[in-house]
Amino acid sequence: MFDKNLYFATLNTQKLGRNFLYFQSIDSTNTYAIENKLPYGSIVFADMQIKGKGRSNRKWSSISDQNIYFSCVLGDIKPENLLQLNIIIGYAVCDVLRKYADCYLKWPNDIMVNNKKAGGILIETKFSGNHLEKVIFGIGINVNNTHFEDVLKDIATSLKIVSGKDLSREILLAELVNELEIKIEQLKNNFIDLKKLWAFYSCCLNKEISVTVDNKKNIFIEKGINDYGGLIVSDKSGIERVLYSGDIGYDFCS
Ligand code: BT5
Repeated sequence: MFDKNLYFATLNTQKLGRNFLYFQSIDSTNTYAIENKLPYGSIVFADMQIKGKGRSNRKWSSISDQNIYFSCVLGDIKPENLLQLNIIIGYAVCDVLRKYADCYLKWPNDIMVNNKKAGGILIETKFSGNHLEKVIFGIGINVNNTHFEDVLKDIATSLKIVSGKDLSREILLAELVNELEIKIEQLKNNFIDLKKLWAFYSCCLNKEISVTVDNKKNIFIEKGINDYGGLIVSDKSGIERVLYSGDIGYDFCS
């Protein structure tokens, strides 16, 4: 059972996470946050997701009572800043998880520990006509589980697996929300140099990466990100290009 009092005792935000909706079980916290009218900064948290989502209708595997699954409602992000938002959320998550494990990012949304996936970020939007009405982001983090379903066994990890310790989900969640509020404000006020910071967070910088675009695999060298959060890569002949598509994922870096 999630202890809301412990969560609020650790929370020191102005707005983010103050309106806190808790569910023992839910389809997906992202789906709830996008479909319901909730004030800015609301957090929807669940002990278990029945239909946890990744990008492009992929599944986010959930285990009861051991991990973190939450979504946060934002309202005032410009569409052209969504990829930057994704990156800054990754920076915030990494900063907090580094208290417990050696955490890095794999562009655009994977939270990596020991080269395995320990968490993921999913941003979703709701438009009315051309107007971006609502932005929400969801974060899933494997905290205390030590077993995964077969398909994830070799590619996923948890904080408990790497640290050997059970962590308080309540304290960790509040620490995440605290850091997210700081970084999102910095992004809005242009106080953060996303591009420069990438070197501090990427697990694949200057390494060979395999990127799938439109079902075709390409081998590139990761060079960094640009100011908009796009991934700069170079091919074998040194020609650089920038990848933006939300449906690009690395298969590996070596
Ligand atoms: C993501 O998608 O990594 C975004 C995950 C976001 C999950 C949060 S939980 C709270 C909120 N509510 C939701 O419904 N979703 C958000 P993507 O990059 O598409 O990665 C999906 C892939 O990660 C899957 O195809 C699996 O290979 C792998 N995967 C699934 N569950 C995993 C897990 N628990 N740990 C590590 N890898 C996992």
